[in-house]
Amino acid sequence: MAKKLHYFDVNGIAESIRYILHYGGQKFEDIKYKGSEWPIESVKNILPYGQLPFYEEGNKSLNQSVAIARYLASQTGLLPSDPWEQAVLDAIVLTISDFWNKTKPAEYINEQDPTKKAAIRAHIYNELIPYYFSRFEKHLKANNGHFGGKLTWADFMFVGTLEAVNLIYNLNADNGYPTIAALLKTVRNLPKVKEYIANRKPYAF
Ligand SMILES: N[C@@H](CCC(=O)N[C@@H](CS)C(=O)NCC(=O)O)C(=O)O
Repeated sequence: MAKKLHYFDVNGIAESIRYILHYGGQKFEDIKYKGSEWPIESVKNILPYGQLPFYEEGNKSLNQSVAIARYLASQTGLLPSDPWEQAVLDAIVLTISDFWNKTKPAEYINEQDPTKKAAIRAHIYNELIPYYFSRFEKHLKANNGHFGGKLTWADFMFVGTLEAVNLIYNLNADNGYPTIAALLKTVRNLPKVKEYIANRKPYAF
């Protein structure tokens, strides 16, 4: 069945989905829209809530990055079968989403005033990252370097988010968090993910 992922020509909240698809060796059409051309009315009109990412599989479709990633993880051996283990991972993925939403990427990218821009970045660097990353680090350390004790979709969700934050805010948020840095390396070095990264063009915001 034909698979299509629609998102912008950046990593953002869809890169974890791309990584999961590549990791699973799934053939898909990676449709990327230019932010500068958005909104594209013909695309907006097919999106149930007007936003990307949007995933199509045959005649079925799904919005919401977390729902898309979770579904694809279930097809790729990245979602445990035990309901409790699934719930623990859902909790961590929702916490990663909380962190991402608090970094306010769209507000930062659109902010033109350099003082206000610096203030948003300082808040992320000095408060949000230490708060969340010290806890993520502790969780990973206690679970064999993974959020669920072994490789799962939560690791992919975290790595995609970390890379987007590093790129948008020009940071190395993993600095000083060795278990997080090791997880980043592990996911980036997975067969097929590594190949995809080596062949993709650099993202810019
Ligand atoms: N919670 C949604 C958020 C979707 C979202 O904010 N998408 C943004 C890009 S990251 C978008 O489509 N922006 C363009 C618009 O709203 O017109 C998800 O995780 O999929």
